[in-house]
Amino acid sequence: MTTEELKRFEIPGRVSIFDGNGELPKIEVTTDTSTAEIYLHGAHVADFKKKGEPSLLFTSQCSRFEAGQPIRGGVPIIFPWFGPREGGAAHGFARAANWVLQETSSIPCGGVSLRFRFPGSPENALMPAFSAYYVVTVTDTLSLELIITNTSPDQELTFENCLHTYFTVGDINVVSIRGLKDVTYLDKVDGFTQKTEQNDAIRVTGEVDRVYLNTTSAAEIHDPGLGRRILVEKSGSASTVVWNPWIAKSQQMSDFGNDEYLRMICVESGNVATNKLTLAPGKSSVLKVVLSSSRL
Ligand code: TA6
Repeated sequence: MTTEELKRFEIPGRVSIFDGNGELPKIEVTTDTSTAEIYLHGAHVADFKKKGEPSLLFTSQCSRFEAGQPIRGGVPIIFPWFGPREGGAAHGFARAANWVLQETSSIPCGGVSLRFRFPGSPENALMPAFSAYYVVTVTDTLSLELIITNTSPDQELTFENCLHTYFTVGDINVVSIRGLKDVTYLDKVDGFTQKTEQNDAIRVTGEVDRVYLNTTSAAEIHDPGLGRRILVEKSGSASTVVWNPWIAKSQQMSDFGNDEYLRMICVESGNVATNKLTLAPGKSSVLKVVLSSSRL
């Protein structure tokens, strides 16, 4: 749909739609307590901020905003696979697809809810039939729900999913991530070696790329730099991924600033690796994440 065709979803004072970066259609949401920006491209939440606070989400100043390329930051929707795939796009094809806006609505407490539908793409022709919907609810928190249904009459649907969220922090050198002590993880910077988290408070002193498995717990980002705590609550998720590219990886990414690693951390919620999901015909999975913040 063109930006003009999308105008019918606008809600005065709450939802406006216009050409954003790269002239991609962008939805701007204003609630009583917060604002958010969502691109139809990837149904990508690119920003969320509570009034009077720095953005909760991080989007790179060098991000691409173009067809076929993922936006670097915010909340990329990772589906139907996580990581690289021979002959396919890294992290699956959902995050670079043009999702269809189905509905926008004002909700009590001055919030806004938006619903998107995955349009289908050539890449999914080789998979069993499925539907994918995404519900974004903006209040003083940000709620994200990815609903996948196996619509095949007779085939199982196996997939990975993840909401690959980039968070803004004041200074990565004094940030800690909590809630993962004693959890088993795959350490991707050490040959995917399986380890167990020893720390209550995980600190970042180099590239961190860890897939924590079989954990349904909330994670917390303590950010003394910005004087805030970010809570990442989740349901329908058995995996949490923690990633900071640090110096060398930052320099290798053309859509990411060399020093931006200092001001971001990814804490991602989904079902990855051995936590991948298999749905019987007619069954659905709901991956839900609720992001909130409070003063430290
Ligand atoms: O979630 C961490 C990770 O899998 C890293 O290995 C790194 O590749 C990151 O995702 C970003 O991937 P992308 O395809 O968006 O560059």
